[in-house]
Amino acid sequence: MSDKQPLIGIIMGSDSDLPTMQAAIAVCEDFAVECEVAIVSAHRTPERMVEYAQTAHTRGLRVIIAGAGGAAHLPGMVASLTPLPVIGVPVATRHLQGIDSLYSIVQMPRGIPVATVAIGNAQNAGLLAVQILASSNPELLEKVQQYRQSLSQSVLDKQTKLEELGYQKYLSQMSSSK
Ligand code: RP5
Repeated sequence: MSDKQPLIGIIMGSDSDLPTMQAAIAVCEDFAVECEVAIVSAHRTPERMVEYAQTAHTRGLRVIIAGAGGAAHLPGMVASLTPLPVIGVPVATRHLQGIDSLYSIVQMPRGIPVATVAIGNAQNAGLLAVQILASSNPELLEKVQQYRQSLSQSVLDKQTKLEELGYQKYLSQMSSSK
């Protein structure tokens, strides 16, 4: 993915969503996939949301990740305005811990899907977006396979360490590294 054309659009309803959404940006950086990042509020900038969503595919984007909290209408409304796949990230809220965001995003009507990840899990949104692109890009697909292998290896490494240290030392090392 050498050219600078963004392929993944990462949008969020507010800058207060950025600490959550940064994990999706980090995934794009790790896989060297160009992304664009924007604050697009369904409620505070509805015209901007319509413009963004309707032009996304004409600007070369292939997937949109949309994070929102509370009355989280951004992913669903953007999905209704674009032919691109949309991945929703429910952002955790102070009063309802993101259950409100999750229900707002996941309960889409038939015909307008939004792929929804776990509350706060923007990393998975980034990975899913990369995998969507990888399905038609062998080089990126190989990187996804390598990432999966590194995940498996990290679990095996933990098992080796657990056997070496025993659970009590393992736990104390875990708490001291926090
Ligand atoms: C939503 O309202 C945003 O996605 C954000 O999660 C939430 C709170 O926004 P702020 O009041 O912090 O700007 O639209």
